[in-house]
Amino acid sequence: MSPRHRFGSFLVAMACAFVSVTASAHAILVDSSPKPNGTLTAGHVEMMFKYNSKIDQHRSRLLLIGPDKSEKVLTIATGSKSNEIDTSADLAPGAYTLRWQALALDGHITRGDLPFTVVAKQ
Ligand SMILES: [Cu+2]
Repeated sequence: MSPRHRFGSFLVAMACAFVSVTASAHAILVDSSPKPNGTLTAGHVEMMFKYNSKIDQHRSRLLLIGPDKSEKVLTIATGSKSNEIDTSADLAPGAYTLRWQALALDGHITRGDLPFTVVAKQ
């Protein structure tokens, strides 16, 4: 495994940052698989994005940007928990970015880029 781990490229842009609300219930990413800058093994990969609040899965979105910069919208699993976006994909080795967009029940959208690496099976 490459020792080159790069941190700090994890971005979160909050569309409601300047909006005054009674409670900030917009969705903040609290856990994920893969982790930011994490590593997965090539093949069929399960992915999970967990938020601090319930989200509207029908209007949330996962865009996978591949090693060749191709973009693919991933289908969100219907059985996902109410505060998670779950998906899966068949991934070859390379550098990927998962661009997520989550709509919280307060109507605010949050977005982020999560870079990760897929390595060949040993
Ligand atoms: Cu909000």
